[in-house]
Amino acid sequence: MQNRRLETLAIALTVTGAAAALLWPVLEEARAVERAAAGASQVVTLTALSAAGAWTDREIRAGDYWTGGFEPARPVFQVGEVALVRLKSADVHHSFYSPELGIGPVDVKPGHVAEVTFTPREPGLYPYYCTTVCGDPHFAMRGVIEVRDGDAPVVGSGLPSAGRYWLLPPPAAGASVVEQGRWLFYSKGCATCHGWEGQGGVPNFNYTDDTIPALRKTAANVFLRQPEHIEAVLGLLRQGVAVENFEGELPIPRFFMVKNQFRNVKKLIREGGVAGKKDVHGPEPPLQMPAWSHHLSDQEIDSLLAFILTLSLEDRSAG
Ligand code: HEC
Ligand SMILES: [Cu+2]
Repeated sequence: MQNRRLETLAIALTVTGAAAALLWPVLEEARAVERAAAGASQVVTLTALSAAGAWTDREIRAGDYWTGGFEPARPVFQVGEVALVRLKSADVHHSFYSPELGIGPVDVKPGHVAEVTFTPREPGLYPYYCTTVCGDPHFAMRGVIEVRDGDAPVVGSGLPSAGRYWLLPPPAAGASVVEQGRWLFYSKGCATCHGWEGQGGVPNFNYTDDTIPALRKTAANVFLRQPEHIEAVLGLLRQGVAVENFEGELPIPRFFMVKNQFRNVKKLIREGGVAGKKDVHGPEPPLQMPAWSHHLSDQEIDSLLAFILTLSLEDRSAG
């Protein structure tokens, strides 16, 4: 009898405990928002999701993580009012950076909330980024903060959309080196910075060149200016030959210079590059050429270069 009662009590306690444990984070979150909002008239919570490649302003519930279809948030703030952004991560370490608003990079770690306050001065669209490479969808972790003066919305997207580039299915087995390179160019996210046609032009705040370089000029940068010279080098790449180590002859004047430049451009892709600052006292440009050595094999880098060389061939045939 005594035992039975104790058992019931134990069950009752367990059930209440479980309910409290479930409810606690929800209540705690509501309180945290209230506390944080004390000095700010506008509050947004953004959660970083590595798998979806987005900062979302939606709350993530269990099970949503893979299926939620999260899109990058577009928070709206008013000019002249204190704004508070609360930053969370649903998975790994991210960094939040919006150089034009003077925010960050802020470390955003799972289990912690990072808070930033700022007062927007000018209406407009201000891009934000993740600056810690956090997985394949990393390069989609961009969006804009919209700053309004009054009710009128600011029109425009402010940033080219990255889409879900990492889901692009690979080419069929036996695809050409160029096809392989094309797939890598899109599925690894190169296009999110260098443009969907390799045309460059993606804005990069406080960068010496203002926008990311076009890869249509890469052929010329490795001293391949004639279509037949480009074709000759493509011929090597199609056979899986590393151009910079090729000892034979090609009908290309000063081929040794081409080989040198090829070595340099491969080194840049492997090790990454620093996007120089236009104003040395200004913020770091948000988009930097990443180091790919841990993500791409040498052979994959050669395929990418084969694809990149074909971009300048297309340019020529177009006019
Ligand atoms: C986050 C943005 C970003 C991504 C993603 C990116 N790049 Fe870059 N890339 C840059 C920037 C910025 C530069 C210029 C660096 C500099 O100024 O030296 C650059 C430079 C280059 C150059 C040299 C261009 C030239 O002719 O001078 C090549 C080639 C290149 N990237 C290839 C790639 C490839 C291939 C990928 C994908 C595997 C890739 N990039 C992904 C930002 C990016
Ligand atoms: Cu990230």
